[in-house]
Amino acid sequence: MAELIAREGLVAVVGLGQTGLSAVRFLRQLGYAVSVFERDPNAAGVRVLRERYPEVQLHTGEWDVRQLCEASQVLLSPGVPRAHPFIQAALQQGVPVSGDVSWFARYALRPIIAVTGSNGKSTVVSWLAHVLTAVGVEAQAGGNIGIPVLDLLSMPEPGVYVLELSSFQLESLEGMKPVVATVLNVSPDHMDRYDSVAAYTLAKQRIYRGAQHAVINRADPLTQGLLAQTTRVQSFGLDVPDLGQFGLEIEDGERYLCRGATRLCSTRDLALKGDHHICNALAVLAVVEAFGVPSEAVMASLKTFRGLPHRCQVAGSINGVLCYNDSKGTNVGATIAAITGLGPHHRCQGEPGLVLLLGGQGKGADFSALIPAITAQVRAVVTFGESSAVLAEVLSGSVPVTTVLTLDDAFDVALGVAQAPGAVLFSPACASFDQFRNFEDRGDRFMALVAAVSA
Ligand code: UMA
Ligand code: ADP
Repeated sequence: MAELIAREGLVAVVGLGQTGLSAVRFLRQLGYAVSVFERDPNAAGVRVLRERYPEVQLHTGEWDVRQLCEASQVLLSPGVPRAHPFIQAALQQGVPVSGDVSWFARYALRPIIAVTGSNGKSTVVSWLAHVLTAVGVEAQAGGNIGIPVLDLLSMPEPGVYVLELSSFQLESLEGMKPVVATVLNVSPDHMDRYDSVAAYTLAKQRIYRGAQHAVINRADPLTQGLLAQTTRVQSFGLDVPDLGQFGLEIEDGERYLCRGATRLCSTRDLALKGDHHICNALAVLAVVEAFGVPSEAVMASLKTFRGLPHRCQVAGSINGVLCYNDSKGTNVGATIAAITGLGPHHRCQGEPGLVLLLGGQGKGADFSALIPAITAQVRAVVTFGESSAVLAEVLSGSVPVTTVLTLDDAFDVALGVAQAPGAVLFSPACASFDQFRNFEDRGDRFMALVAAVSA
């Protein structure tokens, strides 16, 4: 890549997490001069930067706008809002600000499938990679799923990139021309960053810019947005589909995944259970077809996909009580999907049987949206962490609630309340950063708690 471009001024990388580090690596390889702005002098990336890129100027603590504006462009990490006064000042000075995905799109030589949505992104991205690879199209997943997109450019070139994109990444995206783009669903999340659900939705809908095919969710108008006339539209949903669209047909109580009037398989044949996963499966089929692979070719591998850890994962069984780790349930919509998907399988003599563990960083969410699902399927709630009191206040009129400090305490309380064939569902509806490194760390803790008791 070094010959592709000579030095084109200075690029300021803002935020030195995974994205920032991958950006420094990428830009230095291309021969750019780089400066880095990171608020935390002890961030993990700082040590790596000092060791590997001593020539890169690092600014920590309070940032100085004049130093930022010495750069000819800014590469912004997704966790730093564009509304940050420092970034706004740069924009006002005419310094262009873009994200890592814009740079990726400029240099990627293979087609891109782009996936966003409030929930189901990682599942659909991994499911797509699974089915495409099975038909011989080598698919490389990346993006918000945990592999910074710029790192993909130093890996062997795949047949197709399958990118998970968050609203944060989409805010700063220009110039991507995906072969297929999809917004899976929209429900409120990150309300501490956006002024309104409308602003969050508009960020998500940016994924369709320049797309050849858009895959939309028929049941969710927010997934549709303004599409260019040249964009071909494919849809999925749990209703009976029109010709060429993906949906469900019911006969004698059995539900079938369909493309138009053609039945593809029974929902029972899918390894993943729950209506949200049926929706995800239909989205996968629609995307794969829009990419040019007929659905019939991927049916065998579609059925065998077993899902990802920390998403409604069975953690173990204690005296007949199943314990589910849904640590990736980091917003209200995801937790509703987990409750409504699992609740019907764990009723105790017709009564709600789930004991639900909720808590963490609330991100400004409206937790009252949980009440209908909780009333229908949950027998008790235990709240912990930063949002413990807020959750208890909102929910205590609807269900018995116990408030504790930590996940460990919450699990102890839950075990005392749960009864077979009921279940303990850890689907916190909150981010993990108040007490854990990330959702994996939190999920691993829950798995360890279950293992310690079931051993
Ligand atoms: N920072 C500042 N100033 C600020 C804010 C942050 O200096 O105002 C610094 C922090 O101190 C930290 C760095 O910026 O050192 C963190 O950057 P970042 O938050 O952009 O995080 P990365 O490590 O680059 O990880 C990001 C995504 N994180 C976020 O969008 C918050 C990861 O998604 C993603 O996997 C990774 O890029 C690779 O693409 C995680 C996530 O939580 C899983 N995503 C959110 C979600 O899924 O809900 C959107
Ligand atoms: P994301 O990457 O968007 O966070 P994941 O695939 O990691 O999504 O799933 C996170 C959680 O969201 C899951 O544990 C599940 O409870 C829920 N979920 C998955 N798919 C859907 C869907 N299509 N609709 C609603 N909730 C979903």
